[in-house]
Parts: sequence; C-alpha cells; structure tokens
Amino acid sequence: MAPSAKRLWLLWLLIGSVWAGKAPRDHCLALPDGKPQLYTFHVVAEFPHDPTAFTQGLVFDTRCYENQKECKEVFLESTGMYGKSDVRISHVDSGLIEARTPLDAQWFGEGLARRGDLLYQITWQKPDGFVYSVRDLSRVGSFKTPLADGWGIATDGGLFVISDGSSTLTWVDPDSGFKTVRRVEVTDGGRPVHWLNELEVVRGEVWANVWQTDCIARICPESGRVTGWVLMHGLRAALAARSLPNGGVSMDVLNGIAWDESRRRLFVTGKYWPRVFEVAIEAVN
Ligand code: DDQ
Ligand code: CA
Repeated sequence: MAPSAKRLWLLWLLIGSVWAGKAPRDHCLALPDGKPQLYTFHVVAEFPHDPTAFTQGLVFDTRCYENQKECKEVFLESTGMYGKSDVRISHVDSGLIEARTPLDAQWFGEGLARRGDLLYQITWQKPDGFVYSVRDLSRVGSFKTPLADGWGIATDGGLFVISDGSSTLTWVDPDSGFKTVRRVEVTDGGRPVHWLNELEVVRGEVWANVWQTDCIARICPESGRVTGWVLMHGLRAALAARSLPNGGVSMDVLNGIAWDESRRRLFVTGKYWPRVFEVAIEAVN
C-alpha cells in the first residue's frame, strides 16, 4: 500500500473507532441474540418480617448509633392500605421495628427510596409524595410527582426512577421540583412489560417486580430493554405452606426488592409476608 493510502486507512480506522465509542448503546448484558437471560434463585438466609405489613417499598441500609459504637443492618420500608400505611425502620436480624411514622388515612403508601439523609415515599393513585428524615422518621416535607399514580420509586443517589403500574419508567429530578427528565418504555422482545411495581437500582440496572407475578425484570435504564428475568416461582408458595403466624391476613404478592451494595446481597419480600429472604440468583439459559 502506498504511504498516503496507508495513512488515509489509519485515519479512517481512527474516525471509525471514535465514532463507535460515542455511538449510543446500552451497556446492559443480555443474551447475544437479544433475548433476556433467565435466572433461578436459592434462599441464602431468611429474616423475620411483620406479617401485617402490606409492603410497598423496601430499602436496605446500615444505621449507626451515636452513643453506642454500634451499627445495625436495617430495612427502610413503606407500607400500604388506607389507614394502615406507614414508613418504618426495622432491624434485619430480628425484625424489630425501631421507629415508624404513620401516613394520614387519605393516602395509601407505595414505594420508598433513600437519598442522603432523606426518605421519599410516593402514594397510590395520587401524585403526592412525602419526605422523611432517615434519622428519626420525622416528616420534613412533601412533593408532587408528574404521575397521577405512584407505585415504585428508587434512586442511584441522583435522579429518582418511578413507576405507575404501566410499562413506562419515568426519571425525575428531586432538585428541580420533581420534573420529568426522561421516560422510557420497558419492553421484552419489543412488547411492553406492564405493571412495573417496586423498584431497586442494582449496579446501574433498574430491577422491577411485576405486580401479580413472581417475576423480577432486570431493565436496562438506557433502552428500557428487559435483559433478564429473575424467576422467583415457588418462594411465596413455600412460605405460605409453612403456616407461620400471619396476624389475621393472608399473604399477598411478591413485592419488595432491596440491594446491599457493600456485601452484594439481594433481599426480597412480599405484601403480608412473615419473612424477608436473602436470595442468590443463578443464570439458567
Ligand atoms: N399496588 O400496590 C399494586 C400499586 C396497589 C395495590 C392495591 C391493593 C388494593 C387493596 C384494596 C384497596 C382498598 C381501597
Ligand atoms: Ca426497593
């Protein structure tokens, strides 16, 4: 090759690789043919959970106490039902409820997310949200989401992602009045995935449990594509079969995903479930 042609070829290669690096692409893993990866699970540990809690939002946290040189693993949880909704902090190991703040009876609690020292709770069939101090669960503010119905909420520490039972995820910015920043339709094989409920941001992905199913979708936040399905089948039935004390209400659907980033643990529970499970997932296809 003549030297000038060679230089042109190298330049072309350079332009091509820079362009490829800049081109929009989603970083989320999926099977090479674009199909979602399927995952099964096994239970690693189980923890007591208030069987009268209609769990709507679940977050893992570590709480350190000033006077005692001690830190405890806790769940921050939002519960639903009119007249029974609250936000609570409970100890992971014992289920002990350390603090709770009830929600007025006109609201039905839904998802919960922590950002810094604040907890953000959204509500069912309303745009209304409430802000609490994570220290003592005192109510310190309120907000309105751009959605008429609140189901799930999660954050990576910046924006919030919220669901409303449709197939759309909406990113909102708490620093600019909860205005919509971005909306994405969640799809699997091109078809919309409806009834996205409780959410968790797990290592840059959005995980959503799909209402009335035993399935958790791993969603690529950029494209909305479901890159994996975590199949939790059998967990609810096995727990129900143990007939644990249930506080007079029978177990409802799987709901509640919490991620412990420091120890990479995944926790799941459900509405009126007497246990929270730590689960490990394994790819099956
Ligand atoms: N959601 O959590 C799936 C978003 C809503 C659950 C609603 C369950 C309704 C129970 C009965 C409500 C009585 C007005
Ligand atoms: Ca969650």
